[in-house]
Amino acid sequence: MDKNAKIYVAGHRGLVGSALMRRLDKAGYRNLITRTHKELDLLNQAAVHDFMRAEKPDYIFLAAAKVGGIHANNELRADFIYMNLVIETNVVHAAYENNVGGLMFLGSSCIYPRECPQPMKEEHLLTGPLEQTNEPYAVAKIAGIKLCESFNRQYGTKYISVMPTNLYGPNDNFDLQSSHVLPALMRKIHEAKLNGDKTVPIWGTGKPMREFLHVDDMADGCVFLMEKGIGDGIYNIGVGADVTIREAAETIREVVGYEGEFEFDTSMPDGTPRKLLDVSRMSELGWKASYSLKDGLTQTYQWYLENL
Ligand code: GFB
Repeated sequence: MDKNAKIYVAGHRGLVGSALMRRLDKAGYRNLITRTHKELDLLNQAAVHDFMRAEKPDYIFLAAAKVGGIHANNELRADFIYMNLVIETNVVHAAYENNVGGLMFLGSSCIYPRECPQPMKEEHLLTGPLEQTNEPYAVAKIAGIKLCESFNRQYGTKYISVMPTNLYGPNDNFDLQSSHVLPALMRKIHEAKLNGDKTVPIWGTGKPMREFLHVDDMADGCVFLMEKGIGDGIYNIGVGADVTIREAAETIREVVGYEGEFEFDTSMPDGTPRKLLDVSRMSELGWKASYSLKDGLTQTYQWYLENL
């Protein structure tokens, strides 16, 4: 990507989008274009086509999506499938109609089957039933992968799909109903410390395993791939190691400096038992994540204290 290339970051205020803005700025890309939700509703097909025709970006990072944790996915099933399908179809089709040189579609590790062999490889896609709690979201993201793959095959476009593992970091969503586990636990443990609460509620059994990637590592991996000019295929982006939810909570307890205990609320779902990504495609290209979970959580908690 030329440093003066016009790069549209869709979803620039979100967890991944804002990390991409930081990473692209640091790499000296000066011609970044963004639109807030108010300025451009990505659910409005005509508005997306008008925008794309007017701006004609050279590259697009499609980081805009309807996202959330296990509870939000399980409750807002129609919103998750509808909004993500419409956003991706609008942006990918408008990109094609306006000869956009390269597009990166952001998916999720939840696209793989619930009982997928671990670690999960890109070729395991569509080889088994999905986890029920986030099936609508996963189907929408799988459709996005197939959109990019199909436009590449029929029209010769260069659209690449990346599948991040569970992400966390600055600008995350800390709302206790709609967030993912790490920001939720960070907030709950922080508030328990301030209030002097003896225990913190954790959803599920604490036994599921999750792989956690700091969002700055994610953004670095995305820019790394786009700079290599890779314009097709699926790439898992992760750290290649996982922990139990209990271990993640214990790490956050250490980072926050909380002395209390955890109580497990098994009325809440565990979700997928494990979803460790096989990251060999990225490591073969020479990329690996840099943050350890402890360091990543420490950096995120610092941001949390300074901003929330
Ligand atoms: O991060 P999370 O919401 O999403 O939940 P998934 C991970 C695990 O943490 C589940 C447990 O077993 C939760 O039960 N957990 C414990 C909590 N306490 C909490 C809490 O206070 N809040 C939350 N949110 N979880 C998502 C998918 O699955 O992964 C999305 O639903 C997306 O579509 C995302 O793919 C990356 O990892 O289970």
